[in-house]
Amino acid sequence: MKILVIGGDGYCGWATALYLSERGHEVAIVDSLVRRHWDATLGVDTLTPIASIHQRVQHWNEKTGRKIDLFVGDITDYQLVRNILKTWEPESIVHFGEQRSAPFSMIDRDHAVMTQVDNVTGTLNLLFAMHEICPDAHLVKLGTMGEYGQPNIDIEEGYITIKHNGREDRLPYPMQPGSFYHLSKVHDTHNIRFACKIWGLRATDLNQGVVYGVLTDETANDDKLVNRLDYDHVFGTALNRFCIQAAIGHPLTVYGTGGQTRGYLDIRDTVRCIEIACTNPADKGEFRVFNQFTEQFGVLQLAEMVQKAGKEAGLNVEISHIQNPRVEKEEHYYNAKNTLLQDLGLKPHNLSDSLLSSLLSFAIRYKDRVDRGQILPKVTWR
Ligand code: NAD
Ligand code: USQ
Repeated sequence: MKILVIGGDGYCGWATALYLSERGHEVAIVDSLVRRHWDATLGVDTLTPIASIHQRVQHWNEKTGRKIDLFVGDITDYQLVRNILKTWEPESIVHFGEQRSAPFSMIDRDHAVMTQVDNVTGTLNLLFAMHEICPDAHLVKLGTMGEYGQPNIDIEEGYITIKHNGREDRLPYPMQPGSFYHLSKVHDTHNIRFACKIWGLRATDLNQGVVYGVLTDETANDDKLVNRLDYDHVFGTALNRFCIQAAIGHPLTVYGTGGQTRGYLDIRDTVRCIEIACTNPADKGEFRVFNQFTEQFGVLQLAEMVQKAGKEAGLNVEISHIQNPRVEKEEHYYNAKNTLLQDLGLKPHNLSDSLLSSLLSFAIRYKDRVDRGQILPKVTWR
């Protein structure tokens, strides 16, 4: 299958591009490299020294004989998107290419606007270009579990059946996002659903939980293919951050009580979920939503798991409860459905002691690259 991976230089996108290429799909990456630029402007960096995207793709080709086409460009440029779709003719378009940090979007007005313009414009450009050039292609769009917020009822996969005044309808699940970033994903969802309805496009919105881990079969044991791993207070996410904090002897930064529960998944499941979505496309005119996570955890629970794994590795890991920089519920009901991807064949890698110990040893290997000044949160929601 011909699969275009937008955002293919990023954390999820790089692992996915290699996984799909290794499985025999024809892959092209589109990336503006803006994430590397944002890191530079904030003074943060990935734990791992990543090669340039040109070196990465060339090394993959030399090592495996497989070719990945590369387009360096910004999908907020409509002519660029049109040209790529016209010349490369993808069957599936996997869209990871957005500003994805909630704290980044909450820095100030400029970062909120930058986030929503990048995300909403890029997705709209794709929709218009698909309508014009490849209306049969399938859009596989990365959404987020955070679109739903923390409702006091079970979270369904995109839709909920509601009975009201004696009538019944299947409606989009209510959205209560918790940052200007998460709001941008809700705006995308509405735009994609509308485009499927009016133009008969086909799309799958993958409402992904927080991703953890770094090694996939294709990126392991090869420094030139190593994936990025963020630990800083803007782009680093909960479990990855905790493992790196443990490796350098920094107390684990649990925000508030740590009762915040979210869906999580191993990056090895991210790549597989994308392949499942691509090879089982939505019908024409269908807007399908899958919840892409495998297990639910509270943040304190994760910190305690890392503390235990650290102890087994001979590390003394402390947990600190710091004032929550975000506005979010710290104690709440959370029960989200996640059966649709498993029905299509996903076999989850559940979080295990062995994954935690391998992530800890990976973090220890690169610990001299950690800037301790980038760990405590500096962006607040208030
Ligand atoms: P990332 O920042 O590592 O990668 C995103 C990539 O997209 C970067 O390489 C960036 O340069 C590129 N990009 C951004 N805007 C672009 C544009 N306008 N044109 C072209 N390229 C552009 O992020 P990630 O962690 O890999 O996340 C990928 C996607 O998955 C995002 O949409 C994110 O919302 C979603 N997601 C991520 C997680 C997670 O835990 N990492 C969880 C749920 C959902
Ligand atoms: N948290 C801590 N300590 C930390 C970091 C985070 O307690 O050091 C807490 C946060 O307050 C939050 C939870 O952990 O309650 C998750 O935060 P996170 O930074 O790990 O993840 P989040 O901001 O939600 O964003 C990440 C990705 C985003 C994706 C989202 C999936 O950056 O792209 O959309 O996970 S979800 O959370 O399901 O919306």
